[in-house]
Amino acid sequence: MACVTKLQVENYVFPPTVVKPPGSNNLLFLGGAGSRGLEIEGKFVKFTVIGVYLEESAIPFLAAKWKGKSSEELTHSVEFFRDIVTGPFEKFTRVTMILPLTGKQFSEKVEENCVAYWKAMGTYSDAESQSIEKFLNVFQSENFPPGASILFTQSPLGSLTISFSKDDSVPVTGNAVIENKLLAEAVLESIIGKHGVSPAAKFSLAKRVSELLEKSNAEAPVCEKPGSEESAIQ
Ligand code: HCC
Repeated sequence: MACVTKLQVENYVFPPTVVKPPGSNNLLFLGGAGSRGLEIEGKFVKFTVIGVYLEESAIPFLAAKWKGKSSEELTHSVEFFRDIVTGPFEKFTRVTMILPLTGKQFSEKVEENCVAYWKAMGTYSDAESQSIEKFLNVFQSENFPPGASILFTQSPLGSLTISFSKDDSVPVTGNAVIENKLLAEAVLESIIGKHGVSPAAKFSLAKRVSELLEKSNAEAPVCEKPGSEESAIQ
């Protein structure tokens, strides 16, 4: 396993790895994390903190094209994030509430972003429209107080497993599975893609992944000291 540290964003800690998230049998490492806010009456209000985990095989896959690029170059590359979103490895995303949100508020924002992405790509068909209806249904009667999390597992074959957690724990099984590859991709794209809602998570991913790519295939990988910790850019 690549040597990775945990990240703290606001008051929330993202552990360096997650073992077997719902819908997966794998170990995933923390690619990056950051907050997501909205401009409200001239003030930037932070609503959620988001961590993105990647399956180990993401590193050799991404190395082919992106090894040697600086974190600055990766931060500004739409194609780099597209490769993370569409690459043939598992992704796991934890969205933790700073402020309370209803399932309806959250899922309608995600819907808006996913539909905009599909329309821009010219890939919005009946199957996607049905998948987003299912998505909205899963959230319909949920409420997320501060500290609660929404968890997404995206399989490379194209299923999206959705789970909910009231605290730091990761449940063993998901609340719902939606089989639609473009939906699984669009949810992650809406966070870290071209118009992603968390520039901070993008920055964090670019920085950490560029470092991991640099170390990949090195003879003696350099590990961080146990207990050492970075703080993500908010
Ligand atoms: C995603 C994943 C997470 C978010 C998103 C898209 C998110 C939403 C926060 O937008 C939010 C804030 C205020 C609202 C509604 C939602 O973190 O009124 O794919």
